[in-house]
Amino acid sequence: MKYENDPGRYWWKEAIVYQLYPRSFKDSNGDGIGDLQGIISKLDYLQNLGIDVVWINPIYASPNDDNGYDISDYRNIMKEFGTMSDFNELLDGLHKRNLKLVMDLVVNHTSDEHEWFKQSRSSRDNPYRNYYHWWPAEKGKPPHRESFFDENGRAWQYDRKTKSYYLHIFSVKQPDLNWENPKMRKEIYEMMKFWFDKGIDGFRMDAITYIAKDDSFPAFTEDEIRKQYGEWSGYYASHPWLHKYLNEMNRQVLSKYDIMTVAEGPGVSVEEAHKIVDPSRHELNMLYHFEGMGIGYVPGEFKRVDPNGYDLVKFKEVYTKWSDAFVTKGWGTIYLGNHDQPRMVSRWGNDSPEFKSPSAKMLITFLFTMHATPFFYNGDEIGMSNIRFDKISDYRDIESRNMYQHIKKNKGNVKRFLENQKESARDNSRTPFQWNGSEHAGFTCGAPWIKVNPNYPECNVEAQEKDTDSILNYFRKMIKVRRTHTALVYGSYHLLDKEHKQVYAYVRTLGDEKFLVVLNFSRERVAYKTPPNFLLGENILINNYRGLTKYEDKIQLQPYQAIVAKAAAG
Ligand code: TEU
Ligand code: CA
Repeated sequence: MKYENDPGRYWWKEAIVYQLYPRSFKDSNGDGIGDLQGIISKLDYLQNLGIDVVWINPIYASPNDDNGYDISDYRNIMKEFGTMSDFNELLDGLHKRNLKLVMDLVVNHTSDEHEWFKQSRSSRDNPYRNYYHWWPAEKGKPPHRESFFDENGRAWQYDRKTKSYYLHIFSVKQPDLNWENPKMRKEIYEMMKFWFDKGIDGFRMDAITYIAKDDSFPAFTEDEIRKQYGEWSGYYASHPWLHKYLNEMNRQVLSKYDIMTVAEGPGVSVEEAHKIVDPSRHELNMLYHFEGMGIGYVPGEFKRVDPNGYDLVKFKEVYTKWSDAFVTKGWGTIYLGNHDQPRMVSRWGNDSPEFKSPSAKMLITFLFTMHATPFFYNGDEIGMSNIRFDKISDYRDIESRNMYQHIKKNKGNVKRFLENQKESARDNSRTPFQWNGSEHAGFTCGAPWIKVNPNYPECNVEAQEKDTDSILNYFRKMIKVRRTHTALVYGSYHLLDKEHKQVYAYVRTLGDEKFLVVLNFSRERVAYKTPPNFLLGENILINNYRGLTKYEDKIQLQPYQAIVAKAAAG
């Protein structure tokens, strides 16, 4: 729906998105795995949060090699999660509460147990052969392609039956679909219509920038890859044909519904993002970039978070660049964590008992006051933090498990790998949602599929509901503030003091409405000089501490203090 009197306004620009990881949200039948009836039992909780959109990770039939990102049937629900009638009930329950549902669209690959792939691998002349990428062995070994989740890092897997290799950028059980085949594309579009006709409100498109490939598979040297694209993953992604496909998808499917679409955009530059989201190009609404997520890692080592922390100046530069990118055309998103990232408060704030609450609130303030659609990951609203497993056997994620094997095989340092994983592993964000202080945090009455974070007796919804000062209640307060002030959604963004190493401050302006946001990203007290037209006093809308110390023309910020103030009139 457009707002008739303002063509630039769309519901998905004003929406607050809450990402829900179904496997870990709420188990209804005691098998230790979250499910749709579990979510249904928590619909009132979702409504009371004040969010608008639920993005749910894949719930389609899947053998779960990669927690549902390996789909064996796009038109059915995963057994562990329930049935299609549970799904209908869920969608209905959300809509009744004025909440929208965005599903995950995983079409770069399927499961190797998908019927299409079973057919495809059965013979070279099977009608489904060209649904996937095959390389006949008589042509020799295919040029190297890197795989994310392969123990050997190789994306080509030899398949004896037809003496050919198939391509899998992700795990060996996630063969890549061949988007160069128009018949295959048509089937995907039909499947998308199936879900839109059920009434879903949009798709988050998984690894969508990987779909278009140069199917001659030219050989690259490592050097060429670096020169051409800056990073190795680039050579899979964003082949120019991508836009042909997204445009076709838009014409044939998306344009027919009032929905929201968001691309997952690993390695995507601002220029490339514009090609995907500029309205005149008729592709997708939004994209989420990875540049922010890449900050503060030690180069050359697999996911090692710099123990000295990250550089706030760099952080501000990246988020400012992506905010400025969509001033006149397109629209952005903002997030600080999801199911592929460690917990937001552990990664960007400080999860020590002393600072967890103020830093979680500060990060929430940041997300709600930027010029983009904010995405929260379930658990952010109560400050869930990294579990930091000691042993590889505690991990469930294929990425961690296979990388461990890979490092072990290559006689690498597995101990160091495990240390690094404590700060960066995806499973940190996949532990069960913490509902209350009872056993297994109220997630299940059985044995949870992955360990519960032992901090659940203090960190849970029930405890935070009662505490007016809790992260949860702060989250709700921030939602109200964003809703009441359109300037926080559409207003211009102006960064202050870009070289400041501890404080991230900016002004948002729309018409005569002006807001100052001051965020202390450090664990220290910091004296900060605010601009003259912001005499901080009664005009403070948000403060994650009880008071604010002022002297002369400065404010004395407490560790991780966050302030949102409205400019005095005039
Ligand atoms: O992730 C795709 C992706 O680009 C990966 O690089 C991602 O960054 C990786 O998980 C980092 O460790 C998507 C999904 O979000 C992810 O959960 C899936 O595993 C992946 O696609 C395969 O479908
Ligand atoms: Ca269950």
